[in-house]
Amino acid sequence: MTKKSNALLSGIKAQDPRSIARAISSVENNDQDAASLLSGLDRHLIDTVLILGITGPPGAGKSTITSPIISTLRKQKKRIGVIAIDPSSPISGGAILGDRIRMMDHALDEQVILRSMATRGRLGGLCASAGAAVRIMAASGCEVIIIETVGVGQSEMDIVRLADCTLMVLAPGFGDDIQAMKAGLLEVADFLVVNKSDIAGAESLCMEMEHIFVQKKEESGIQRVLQTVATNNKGIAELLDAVEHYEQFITANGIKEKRRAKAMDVETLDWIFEMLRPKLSKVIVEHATKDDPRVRAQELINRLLPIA
Ligand SMILES: Nc1nc2c(ncn2[C@@H]2O[C@H](COP(=O)(O)OP(=O)(O)OP(=O)(O)O)[C@@H](O)[C@H]2O)c(=O)[nH]1
Ligand SMILES: [Mg+2]
Repeated sequence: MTKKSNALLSGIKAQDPRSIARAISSVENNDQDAASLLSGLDRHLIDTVLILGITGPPGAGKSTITSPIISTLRKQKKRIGVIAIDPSSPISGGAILGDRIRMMDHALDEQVILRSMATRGRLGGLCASAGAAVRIMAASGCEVIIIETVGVGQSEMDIVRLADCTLMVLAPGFGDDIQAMKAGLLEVADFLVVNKSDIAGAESLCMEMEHIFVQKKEESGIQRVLQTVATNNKGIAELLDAVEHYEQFITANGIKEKRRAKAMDVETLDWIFEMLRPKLSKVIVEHATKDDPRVRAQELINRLLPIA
């Protein structure tokens, strides 16, 4: 156990926002304290946490809806963590979206931990960082942890595999985006949230989505296509009510446990890539050949992983 990780662990337990932020930075950079920090985390709280994914096409209202969702959960006295995956900000900053959220209603609330993570300029490692951040937030007593990510691109889609329950936020006027995501919708979404239902086209989008989701509704008996107006709080209480029932359903059926196990596999794989990359770069140089790169890669894998 390093001295720094020890101090951070006490800070996390004491819900000190600076310690939480520094701990997440430590795992994001995978620095020398990351391993002892993560292995020293109190893990008993994570089982009862709800990890809620919020995804959907750009502009559908994900960030807007996150705010009333937080407010409603805060009224239930829950401590909340938010991880906003930000595809647009540069790796050093990563704060554009975070600032946008912070400027909203929850900036001064110590029971809301906000963190943004940039995707641009990084080679993988996003699942690893986000998964570790979830455990840090849980160890600091967060009861609901929201992961907001734009629903396009593989790395963004992988992220929602960390969630217990995923809301796909859609809105009228996103026809092309929705067509492109149709297969993904069924795979990753537990709820389809037709946001902006104050504008034309919401009803027909809802009907279309209900048609796609007919089977999912039958599984649990819970309404899975819901309408909201994120800008004026409409439909948020009903949405969270449905999510709560759904969480009870997936917990009782062992689905949540299975999803967690899968999420651990996804995250472990991401850590393996993260940790192997620098080592492999060295190995490649040391085992230089004039083979075709595809052949050379296979040869190196056979040598390094004879079991595979
Ligand atoms: N009319 C209406 N506008 C909304 C509603 N929800 C969000 N908006 C507006 O839609 C725009 C986009 O909302 P965001 O919350 O930034 O969307 P986002 O999905 O987070 O977008 P990205 O972060 O870019 O992926 C903003 O101008 C919001 O004010 C709604 O229910 N009704
Ligand atoms: Mg957003």
